[in-house]
Amino acid sequence: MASPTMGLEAISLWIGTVGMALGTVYFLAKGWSVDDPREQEYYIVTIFIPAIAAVSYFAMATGYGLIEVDVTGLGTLDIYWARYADWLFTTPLLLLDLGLLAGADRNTIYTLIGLDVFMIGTGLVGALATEGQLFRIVWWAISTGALIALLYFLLGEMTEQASKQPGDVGALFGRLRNLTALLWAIYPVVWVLGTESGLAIIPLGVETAAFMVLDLAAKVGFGFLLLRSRSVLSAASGHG
Ligand code: RET
Repeated sequence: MASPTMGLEAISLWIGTVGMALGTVYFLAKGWSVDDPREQEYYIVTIFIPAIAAVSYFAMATGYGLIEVDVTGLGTLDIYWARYADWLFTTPLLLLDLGLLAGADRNTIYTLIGLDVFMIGTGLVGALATEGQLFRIVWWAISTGALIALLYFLLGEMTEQASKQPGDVGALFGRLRNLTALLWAIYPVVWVLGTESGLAIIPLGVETAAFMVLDLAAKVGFGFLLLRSRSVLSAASGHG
């Protein structure tokens, strides 16, 4: 049965589990006393993000979230499918937070979330594809295309809508948007240089550690920056 090999891989998955759990508890404790419904909305969205990741990391750390995929020409790869289950739900929630903050209209939010689900879905197919390295990399390219389109709308349309928000809200949006654009762009690089593509320039332990650091920054770091600005959250109304 597949299970994480001891060492950097297992340690990273346990740090991820504990880090996400602590993030969840922290956001929950901080949100408990919030009674402005508009502000509560951010807490509801933001608490689920590390909560989903915590169970996904727990599944990976205990070996459930891992399968072996036999790929023609590459042999057997260890694939953490649980990552994709996590990302499928948490990345739309991160975009929803950004959309609420930007006061973005529904069409913009749906466009971004649609591209995002497409990106994670095609990334998962690439991770599970058995037909050979070339096919896996083609799926990676399709997924990366969706990411590029997503970033185009995030930096274009959504930013344009955010610029109509009051000053502090716009500034907070700008910080979180930059953090998101930067961190999200690193994921496909880790994937293609790592074991999933079969290139394995980055070994599985280092890859697991890299995804853990990225995930903690993109979820807990993001949530921390967002939720600490209480006054900004209540000023950011008028979405939808
Ligand atoms: C995959 C597959 C290969 C191509 C691309 C990918 C993008 C993944 C991204 C994930 C973001 C995850 C976050 C998690 C939460 O913390 C799926 C690796 C483009 C952008 C932000």
